[in-house]
Amino acid sequence: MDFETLLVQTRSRVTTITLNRPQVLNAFNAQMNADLDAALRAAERDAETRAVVIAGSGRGFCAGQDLTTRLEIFEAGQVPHLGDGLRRNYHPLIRRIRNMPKPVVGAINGVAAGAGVGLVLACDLRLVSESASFLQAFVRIGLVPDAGNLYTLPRMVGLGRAFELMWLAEPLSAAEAVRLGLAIRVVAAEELPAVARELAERLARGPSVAYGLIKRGLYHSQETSLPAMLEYEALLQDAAGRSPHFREGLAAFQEKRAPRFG
Ligand code: T3D
Repeated sequence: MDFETLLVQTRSRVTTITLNRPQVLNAFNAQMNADLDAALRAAERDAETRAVVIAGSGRGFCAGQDLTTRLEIFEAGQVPHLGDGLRRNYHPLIRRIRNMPKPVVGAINGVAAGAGVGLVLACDLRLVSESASFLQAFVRIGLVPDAGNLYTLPRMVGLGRAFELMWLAEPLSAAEAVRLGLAIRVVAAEELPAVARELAERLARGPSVAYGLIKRGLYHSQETSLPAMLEYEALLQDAAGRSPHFREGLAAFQEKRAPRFG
């Protein structure tokens, strides 16, 4: 599948989707929103794909919404309806990443700003290069965080840091992102693609059913009580126990060999 704004490659059961509008630090236009949604949908449906990497080309990861033509709305005497654009362009993307029962790894090569941070935080795991930074740029142009940022960021860093990052709109460095638990590791820029692929391939070799169920469980846990979560765990474990991976895991344990999760 070819895309105007993305590079997509599937190899060793990993689909790598690279945002490819480097001249604007991979800012989102409507075409890139649509392309990314289609690429994610294809990766979700592709039985060959067991893990997904989202990366950026050039020196940025994603500068959020492309602002190039935004002033024209006012110049034409129109009133902006930004909520409609969010519903149409961003909400499907964020929901798709969160609901996909496959690991999604963000390989953050440079600056992520605005909705670009929303995309980053929707991923399940993040690796950052030394030159990566996260910028809640919204208030710089008088807007509020969107693309899931108001949901994901406070859950990951707590309310205090979320206020600081969103109100002061100063860039968060790669090292600080790791310290706050927003990313798992800082990697040298030139090594990021290989390290991200290695991580994704490791996940792709693992028990895919359990990974998908863990993803569902962890996101569900953000919305529920301990008693309800205990019951939810039991349901997830029922499903995991019925997957062929459980039987293979037990057999491998008994035979003292590494499991082959197929
Ligand atoms: O509008 C709606 O639909 C509502 C939805 C909103 C969602 C959002 O994401 S709102 C937030 C939008 N994003 C931003 O406000 C970030 C804007 N960009 C920046 O603040 C800076 O570019 C960065 C801090 C991200 C990086 O700075 P720096 O100095 O490393 O790079 P630069 O020189 O500013 O940018 C390089 C080029 O990319 C430059 O073009 P040029 O001069 O080389 O031709 C710049 O204009 C372009 N660029 C960067 N971000 C955007 C962009 N072009 C269009 N839209 C962008 N968002």
